[in-house]
Amino acid sequence: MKKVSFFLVTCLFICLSASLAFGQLALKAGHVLAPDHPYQFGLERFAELVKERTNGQITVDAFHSSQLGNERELIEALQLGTVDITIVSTAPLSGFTNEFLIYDLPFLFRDTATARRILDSPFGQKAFDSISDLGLVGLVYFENGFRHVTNSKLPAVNPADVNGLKIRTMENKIHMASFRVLGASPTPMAFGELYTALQQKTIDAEENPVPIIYTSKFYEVQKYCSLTGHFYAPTPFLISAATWERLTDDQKAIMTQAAKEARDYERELIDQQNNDFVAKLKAEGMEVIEVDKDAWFKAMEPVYKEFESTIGADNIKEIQALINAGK
Ligand code: EAX
Repeated sequence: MKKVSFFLVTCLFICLSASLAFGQLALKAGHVLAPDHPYQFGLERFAELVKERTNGQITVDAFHSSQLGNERELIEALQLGTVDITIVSTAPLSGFTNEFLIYDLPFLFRDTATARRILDSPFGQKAFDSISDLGLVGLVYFENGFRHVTNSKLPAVNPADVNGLKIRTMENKIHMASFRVLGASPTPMAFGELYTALQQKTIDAEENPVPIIYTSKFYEVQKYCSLTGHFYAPTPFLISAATWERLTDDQKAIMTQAAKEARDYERELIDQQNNDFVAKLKAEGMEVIEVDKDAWFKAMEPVYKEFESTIGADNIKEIQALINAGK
């Protein structure tokens, strides 16, 4: 028996030293959404491409459902280098920098094509250029998408219908202000705590895109879904600067190209789920309500003035000009 275990230990040691000798990297990627959400499939596609193009030198394991922490903790873990990659909504990044806040303005984008065009342009790159001193490297923008209000109390058609509702928001001051101005009571909360809070009715409402409402089974604890589309949530694909610096230039180029291809794939899946999952929500008993988006925008519009100095009036003018240029 002793001979066998000595043999196994020796083999293990040889494999380990060989992998270190050849600079093999086993990277960890974390996110908070369900295993059947496009976040997971997009990261798995990224991992396949990177492993294939580095001949197995770099592997990436994607951990879903907040296994490696909530979004704020994941960003902190990248800064520490204890997690290598994360994909998060821009909203929680407001706890680290104001550079992404502009994307959290209500009804900034009105359609997906415009959002993607601007995020993939030099304007979208600006925010990535600003985070190197935070220990973060941004490669591309995956997509979370247009967010809708769900609640357990009433079919909310007009903005005034959310007056008095306790609504969970992401940890983001613009999101909170946008619902406060409607008379709702915003409660910032990590995504991992949300289902239980809805189930225990400590909150009445939340807001998320259709793919999340379905894949996180919010239809089990929310009766009404109002298709407000009030925020478009981009999803920066972030790598720890400590990890990035360990890569060769060739590996950085492979990772960047793989992230672009995985982004396009993830966005395709988001489009599919946005198209297919409204019917599934209805089949699960949710009442899905169409609303007058302009009325919701008018009601939330005061937050533009409130945050103009924080975001920069010129920045807002610049992105609105880019949006209108594409019309
Ligand atoms: O980024 O917290 C949320 O509602 C986000 O949609 C989620 O974390 C995905």
